[in-house]
Amino acid sequence: MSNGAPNVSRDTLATTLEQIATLLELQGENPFKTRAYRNGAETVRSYDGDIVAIAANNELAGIPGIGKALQDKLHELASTGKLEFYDKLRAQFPDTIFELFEIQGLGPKKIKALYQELEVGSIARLKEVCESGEVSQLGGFGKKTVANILEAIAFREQNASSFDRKTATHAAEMICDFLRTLPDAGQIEVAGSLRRGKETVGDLDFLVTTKNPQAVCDAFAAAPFVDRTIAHGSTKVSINLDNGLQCDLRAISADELPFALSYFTGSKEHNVEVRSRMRKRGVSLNEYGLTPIDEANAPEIPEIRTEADLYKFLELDYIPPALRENRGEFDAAAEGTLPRLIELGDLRGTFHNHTVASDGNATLREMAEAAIDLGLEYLGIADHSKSSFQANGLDASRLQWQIDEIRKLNDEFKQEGVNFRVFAGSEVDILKDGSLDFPDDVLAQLDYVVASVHNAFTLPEAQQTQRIIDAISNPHVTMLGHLTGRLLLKREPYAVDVNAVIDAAAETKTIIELNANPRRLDMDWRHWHSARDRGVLCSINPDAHSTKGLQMLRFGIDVARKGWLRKQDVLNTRTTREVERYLNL
Ligand code: DGT
Ligand code: CA
Ligand code: CA
Ligand code: ZN
Repeated sequence: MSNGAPNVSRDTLATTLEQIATLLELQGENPFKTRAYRNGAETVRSYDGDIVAIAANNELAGIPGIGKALQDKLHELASTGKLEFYDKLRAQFPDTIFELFEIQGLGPKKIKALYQELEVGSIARLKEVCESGEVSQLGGFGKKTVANILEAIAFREQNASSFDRKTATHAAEMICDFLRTLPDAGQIEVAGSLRRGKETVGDLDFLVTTKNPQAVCDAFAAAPFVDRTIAHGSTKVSINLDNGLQCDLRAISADELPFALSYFTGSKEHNVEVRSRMRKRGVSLNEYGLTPIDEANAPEIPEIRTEADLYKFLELDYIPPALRENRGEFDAAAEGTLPRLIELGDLRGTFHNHTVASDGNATLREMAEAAIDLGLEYLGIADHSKSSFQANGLDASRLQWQIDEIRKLNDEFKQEGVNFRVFAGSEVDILKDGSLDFPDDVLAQLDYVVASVHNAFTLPEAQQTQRIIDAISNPHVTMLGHLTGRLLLKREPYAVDVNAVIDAAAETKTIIELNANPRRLDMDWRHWHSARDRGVLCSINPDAHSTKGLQMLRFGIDVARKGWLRKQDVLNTRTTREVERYLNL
């Protein structure tokens, strides 16, 4: 990097554009302009090249999706570290204004009214005006809306100290990169809920083996990513990142690693059972080692070098972290029936992806090429259907056009000698009454169909369940998208009898999606073991709205493993030929 170059990251560029879009929306700027900033942000995020350097050198011209106005702003920001336009815009609003967008049910229009009429610029203030009833002076804030807002605030407060898997994973990778640069650091491990593949994470737990724990602790506490130090000892440090994520680090000796790794990986429930089984063998286990309970009657303790040695001592097969929840893994490990869990490399393709035809930001070809770059053999496109008008859903004629485009692209691949197939699908809305957004003759044109609920979230449970069961009973429906509609840390699942839906899926031979978007991870892992055993097939789908979105597949795999899924339980581990046969193509 050249002298005095500001330290601006790709994320800063993208986030700044997103925030500009949001603030312009609050000012009532026209939607084309705000969309240009949003699309620009997505382009910056997914651009395949050093976009920061390109922006700094003012060489953005020609990159699709970044017009002149954005080029200038990105150049200013990347080359100077500041953007006057943004600073001026920010100065007109409180810093807390962005919180309001995290509340389910509040869009720019409502937020604008709240801000202008009642000076609501933070969640704290929003709660005040909802509780006092002041908010009812504004149009569009009826009793039900206010109750929903208060519920959303309460939900957010409950989840205040949780982070989604993507945020946590990226932070952990950044920190591991840093730890690897420390001369005193030996082996570096991430433990805790992240290692277990949990869908959300409270804090990160790092273990570092070292001969010099104090040096490791001091270096960690002084790291550039530390926003606040919570505790700083000679073997243990806790810090906060600037997004509030807490990171605990323990510096240990190499001998302690298997014990510490086992202990700090958890879960608590799993550990309780491990320790109880250890006691039955006359030993006590803690994070540092194994010790005989009764010195006089000490059992023979083998050398423990790995976690597998600990399980072996208990006459158990090695239990992978994903399964350590005390939900049946001990019995399976004792019987030798633990599943061989699916891995990222098992995936050969994926379904449920969007393009610019609906609300995605990459073209059909761009999506296909990104999938090829990921090493996939096929890609299913499933843009929204017409009832999802807010997502620019396709009507029957645009769908027919897209099917033709896909056939053409497949021909082109064939001519180019590229062994890759795009499957033509649709993410067809399940309407309120359980019927589908396209008639059967339209659905019959498609290679496959994903059916999803995108509205009427508040139906009573029985009605919501029946609606979904009716939809998947249509023989054209290949799979059910994001079963519960939850948005982790933001929106509760709608009321639905998941078990009844699983039974219906088994009955109608409908695949259930495991949506890999880190905000969804839906159907929840807690249901997969049993769904699998009831004969339900899974499809791990990124629900990608950009080329980068395809990379979310890894989070789907983490959660699939947590759900005891094996390669054979997942459609998109199959070859193109096998998928074609499954889809009767
Ligand atoms: P999180 O951070 O809330 O997402 O979940 P974990 O599982 O990472 O929990 P955390 O960070 O509090 O502790 C890491 C692991 O350390 C946990 O999974 C099990 C172990 N552990 C911590 N405290 C206790 C405890 O009081 N009893 C037992 N048995 N294990 C504990
Ligand atoms: Ca943790
Ligand atoms: Ca912790
Ligand atoms: Zn959807």
